[in-house]
Amino acid sequence: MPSRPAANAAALVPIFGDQLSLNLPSLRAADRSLDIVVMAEVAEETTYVRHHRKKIVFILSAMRHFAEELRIAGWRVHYVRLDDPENGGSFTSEVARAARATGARRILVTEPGEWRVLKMIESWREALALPVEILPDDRFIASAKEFAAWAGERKSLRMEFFYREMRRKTCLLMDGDKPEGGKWNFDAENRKPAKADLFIPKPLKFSPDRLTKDVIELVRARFPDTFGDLDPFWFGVTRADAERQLQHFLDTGLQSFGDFQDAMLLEEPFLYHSLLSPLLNAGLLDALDICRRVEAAYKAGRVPLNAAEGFIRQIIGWREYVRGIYWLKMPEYAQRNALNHTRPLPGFYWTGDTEMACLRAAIGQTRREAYAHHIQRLMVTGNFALLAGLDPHQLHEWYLAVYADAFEWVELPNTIGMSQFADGGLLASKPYA
Ligand code: FAD
Ligand code: DLZ
Repeated sequence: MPSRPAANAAALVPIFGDQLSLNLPSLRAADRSLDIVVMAEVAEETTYVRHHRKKIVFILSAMRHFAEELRIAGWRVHYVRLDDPENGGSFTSEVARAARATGARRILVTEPGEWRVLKMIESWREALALPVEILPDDRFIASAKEFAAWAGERKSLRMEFFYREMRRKTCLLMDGDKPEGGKWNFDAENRKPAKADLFIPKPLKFSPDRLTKDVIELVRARFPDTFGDLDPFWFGVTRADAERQLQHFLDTGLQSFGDFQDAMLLEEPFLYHSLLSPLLNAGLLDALDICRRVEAAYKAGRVPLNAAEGFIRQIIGWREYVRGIYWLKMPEYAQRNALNHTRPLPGFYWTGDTEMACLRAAIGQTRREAYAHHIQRLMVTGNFALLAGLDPHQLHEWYLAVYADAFEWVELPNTIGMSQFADGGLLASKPYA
């Protein structure tokens, strides 16, 4: 190892495609007059599963917009595009190249969302012969350490009890030390069937700007045969878009979110769902801020308690809980197959070409939108896989590929645990089939 660089030696600050937050710990710790942010579009990340083309456009366009935001805020950004002829194709090659180009002598990074990438970063100490400081990602409500302490020696890790801890910790929907409305969970009120004559709000759609159009053409040229329609592309890709999406949901969808949370209706891909997951997971929204605004809508009398509680539970309950399981149990969790299911994933998961109507609808929509709501994922594509005995690992790679919000820390426990019971009941109390 080289001698330790001076504390004021310039640092490289790598930022990955799901770390697009201005308050990222590594940005807070860095010095914008000295340190250099590195962002890289790399072949390894765009191909480690067969990502939906809209997912690739979303991430790369959001990265390019975020780099602009950082530059405007006074940061020096070393940005590598996918079609840069010198691009070596991996985070490691691009951080090494940036270190050579800038003379930076240390690396300051926020812990990544995936175990695979964490191992890669840890290898940089030796591979790049530079000191690497990895900061905990505090954009979550519970740290991995806190979750491990909660899990302790418990035999079963039920979300409901963890969720209550998170309600106490955040004081969301609390009346002193009691839950607002006298109950922790209003799920029993959240199972109304949707009827075709319901008024369902339309999602907010954003027109691609020049940056996004460039990325669409890059992805069209580079991934001509990959899964998923490219057009029309209407996702939000900036913090301002994300804010508008959130406000639109608060104004139109939240009111009925609880009632129809578990509903499915043909030709209605979005119902009262928020469509916030890609924006939130990429870092363009903050989980606690969303929940506080949902709580404020309830307190102002604009939405009922079952809607506010149901929504907040998804974020401070399920979302935090699956992340806790991921970091507690990786890497062995990814290999679990408690029911010994080995049937290969049928081709129709990629084509939608099947006579089974619900699967055809859910997969067709997935191809078009890179989105399916929770019940389609759990009860249609997930439950079929469980009944048919599909290999959970192949299914995991499918879910990780086809949804714009899919990152392994959140996708894997939902697939292996909640949907397939492949973890033998660590996460779910019983199989859904
Ligand atoms: P809404 O219905 O509006 O819910 C609000 C928010 O709650 C979501 O944006 C999300 O952040 C959070 N949330 C809700 N349910 C869950 C859950 N079970 N786990 C974690 N967060 C949750 N979610 C992902 O973000 N990425 C994934 O890769 C992913 N893969 C999944 C795979 C399977 C097999 C299943 C059953 C579920 C998966 N989910 C995943 C959870 C859930 O389906 C999506 O979060 C949700 O459909 C996103 O759409 P929305 O933003 O409109 O959600
Ligand atoms: C999903 C994705 C894709 C498709 N491409 C990139 C990329 O080119 N550069 C990047 O920084 N991130 C990308 N991502 C998101 C990463 O896969 C994700 O940030 C890490 O896996 C999290 O550990």
